[in-house]
Amino acid sequence: MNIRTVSTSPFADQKPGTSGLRKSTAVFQQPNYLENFIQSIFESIKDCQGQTLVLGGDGRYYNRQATQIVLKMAAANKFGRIKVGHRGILSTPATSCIIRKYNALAGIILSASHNPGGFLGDFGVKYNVSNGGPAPEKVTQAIYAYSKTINYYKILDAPDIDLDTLGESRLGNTVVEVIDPVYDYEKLMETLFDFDCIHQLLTKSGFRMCFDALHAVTGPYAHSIFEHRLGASMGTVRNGTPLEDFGGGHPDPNLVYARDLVEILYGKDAPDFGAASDGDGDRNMILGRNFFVSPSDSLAVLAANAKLVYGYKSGLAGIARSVATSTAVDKVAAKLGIDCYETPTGWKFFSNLLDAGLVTLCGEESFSTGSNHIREKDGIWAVLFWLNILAVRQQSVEQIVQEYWQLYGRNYHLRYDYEGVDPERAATLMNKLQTSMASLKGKRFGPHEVIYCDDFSYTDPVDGSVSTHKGIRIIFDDESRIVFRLSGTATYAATIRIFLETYEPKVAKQNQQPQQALASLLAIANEIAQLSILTGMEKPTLII
Ligand code: VG1
Ligand code: CO
Repeated sequence: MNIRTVSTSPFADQKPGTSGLRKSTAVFQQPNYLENFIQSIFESIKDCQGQTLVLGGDGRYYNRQATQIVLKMAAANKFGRIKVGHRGILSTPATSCIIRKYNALAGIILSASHNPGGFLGDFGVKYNVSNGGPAPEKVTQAIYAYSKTINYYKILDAPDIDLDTLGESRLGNTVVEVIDPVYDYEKLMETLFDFDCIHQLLTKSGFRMCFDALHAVTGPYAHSIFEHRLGASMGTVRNGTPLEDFGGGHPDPNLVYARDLVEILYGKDAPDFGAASDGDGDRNMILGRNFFVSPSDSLAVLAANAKLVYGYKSGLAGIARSVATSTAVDKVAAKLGIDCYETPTGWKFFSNLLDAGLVTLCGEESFSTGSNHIREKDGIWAVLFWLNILAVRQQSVEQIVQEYWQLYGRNYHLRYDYEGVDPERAATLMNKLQTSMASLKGKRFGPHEVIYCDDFSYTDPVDGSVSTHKGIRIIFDDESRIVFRLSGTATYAATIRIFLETYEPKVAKQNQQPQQALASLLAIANEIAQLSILTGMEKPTLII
């Protein structure tokens, strides 16, 4: 078979964001667009000869066609073996698991994650390195630099691979193995959780759960693990068939986009436990009957209960959370006598901490939790962790969280998004915040006084690399915090994210609505950043 070297010219916008390169599907379908980026990835690897590549996607529109292109390019770039998910399906956490298990050099996940899909939606490429984690900043910078000067890519002239049939075939000298996307991942989960105990909970105790895969990648994983392996009744998994347009939904598991699940958990005869995951399976939302667990609280509860779970019974080495995540878990870490690291947004910043054995659990406010079992956040894993805790403690989700608040206090936390902001206006807002920082320290806003304020910069404790401009942090004397940052996953205009947090140690005040508890901080954020004037928007587009 013939390797073709195709001449091409650069696109100026192939800079990976918080997690991979995301663009509208139409941008990705331009001639050479995907090919340029994939070749830039392979150039960053330099020597792919004989190595293993793991390849899959979340099933969104263009997944299958893009899979064929990447297969032929990987063969032309001399990979020895490609493990590709059946029907082009692999979740992000499963990809991380498979990279690690089979010592692959790299993984490519065709997904724009929590962004909507379809012809009018988004497409994306995530690139993971040999530890199974997202490419670190120095690698994404190298890919971007190459993409700006690229003048050719390599592709094999060959017929398409049959992705619907498991087993091995060849593309030139490269072995292509179509694999079951669930098998290795499920095996790994069995080593971490007490499946017998969860099986008992799901079959013998009257306990009912509901999992919404939102027609995205976790459907096959959830059917196999919850229903077939753990005995949950058929129908436990909703929307379990991956669809190219995610059934018209927005595959982001939060109270707004996973509305149907929320209605079930807050409705008549609600089940005991509800959960959902996102497009590529790395996020999770946890609900109890009539009860929502905020992602930051979820991380803290997992940490506080980790010793009840088989894979974590000997305790945690440390914990890491992103700067935008509430400081709830810091209190758990302090009580456990372990370190808690604050990192920039994006899972790639956890990789070194995990590799060095400094942390066991990590989390982000964006419905993201994970551990050292892989190098990605992991939606199904988080659900299993909760189920294991519920099975051991034999209490409701709400009881567990209420007890946790009583012990540690409650950190109310919300994110306000202003989406679709003109990028210049967004830049002006962030610049103005930068300049106003100097005058903020010591300033009093009603009951809150600013004690600290900075533009968050992170020095990786393992390799010393420095990442700057990762969010404006304003910290008050009563442990309240406001963080402002620009999203790195938006595919049009700019998204400004504002994170509000306040701490409530008094049990009697721990059951307020978060928006009510955070109202005074919102007013302060408005005053400091002149949000409506500078965005030109009366109110945020999303509050979660
Ligand atoms: C968002 C989240 C961040 C998450 C990232 C990737 O990034 O805030 O916590 O790691 O998405 O998630 P940003 O830059 O838009 O705030 V996923 O599930 O889309 O890979
Ligand atoms: Co995701």
